[in-house]
Amino acid sequence: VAEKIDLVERLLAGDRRALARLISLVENDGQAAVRALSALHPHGGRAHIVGVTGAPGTGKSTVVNELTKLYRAADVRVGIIAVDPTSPFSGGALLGDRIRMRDLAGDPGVFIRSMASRGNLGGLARATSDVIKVLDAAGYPTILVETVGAGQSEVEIARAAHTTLVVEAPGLGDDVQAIKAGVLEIADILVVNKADREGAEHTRRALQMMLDLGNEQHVRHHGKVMSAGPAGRAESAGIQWQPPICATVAIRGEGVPELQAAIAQHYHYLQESGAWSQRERARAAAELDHLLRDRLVNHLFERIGSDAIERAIAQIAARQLDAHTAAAMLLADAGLV
Ligand SMILES: Nc1nc2c(ncn2[C@@H]2O[C@H](COP(=O)(O)OP(=O)(O)OP(=O)(O)O)[C@@H](O)[C@H]2O)c(=O)[nH]1
Ligand SMILES: [Mg+2]
Repeated sequence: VAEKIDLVERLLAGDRRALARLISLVENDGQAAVRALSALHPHGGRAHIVGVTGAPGTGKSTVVNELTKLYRAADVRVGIIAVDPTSPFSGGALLGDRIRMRDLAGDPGVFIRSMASRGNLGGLARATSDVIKVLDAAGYPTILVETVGAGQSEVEIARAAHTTLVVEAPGLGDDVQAIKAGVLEIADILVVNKADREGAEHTRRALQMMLDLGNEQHVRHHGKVMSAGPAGRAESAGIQWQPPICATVAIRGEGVPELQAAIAQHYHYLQESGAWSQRERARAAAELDHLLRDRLVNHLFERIGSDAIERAIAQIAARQLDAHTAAAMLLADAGLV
């Protein structure tokens, strides 16, 4: 236990090895992770968490790489988490990421961590959010989270981000699939990467059309939509952020300064509209709700007792009792209703 506390102190003092150790610790879950996260909690809440998501091969890692170079040029430290929900191994694509990001390696102001699925998506989303908490407490002002995958995995992991970039590229034929997967709904900023390729303008126009369509519906249901910009008390006034579309040629760094500016603009929008604190509250509520439910269920199952449950299962299977009656009886016997 003393060693764990020591680790947290070393992390707060800027020790990189303590950071790596703590990240492994929280990834492995368990009681030690709970204690470490609780010691870190008062030190978090400052980082701007930026999710970068999109279909495989659209250029997410290249975008992350170029953004990181710009942050580093301004002396801003960057934490990078590359999440691959489709891979049970940390090989393949993740190794590719590491190679692509090698110009960042060796810079003590950059910390890169790859994470792959170890079974269920829920577990990966939790582990990702815990690793974010460690990097946040370690004082990284910007944390970039790259997620590959389609649909639900993107949405799950985007919940942890303040600002979500959805990266598209021309010629993938996924313009329509993007809406289906609800990916557009999570986008704060749309990136049309590979703008050097044919069809980039078509992709941009298709996205713009979908955004306009979404706005029309929004106006019908909720009133006025204002364009992005130095938003006043936008969110609380029922005014929404309008996702900009940024065209980039990430391999040449083109359009990336504009993208970085859009990210900063979204950050200011979140702060000034009150959306940032609303989100922190919503996240706290969801986390507490989840933990309470987990603990309550375990607690109540213990009160019912596994023996009683086993007996009921046998009776249901033998058609001596139906499941509804059994459930009611178990609760009554345990004094729970
Ligand atoms: N022509 C062109 N190619 C690009 C551009 N950006 C990235 N690429 C190339 O596209 C390929 C995929 O880029 P990545 O950055 O690995 O894409 P990714 O979305 O991270 O890929 P996964 O993590 O595997 O889903 C690489 O060969 C890049 O060099 C661009 O702006 N233009
Ligand atoms: Mg990648």
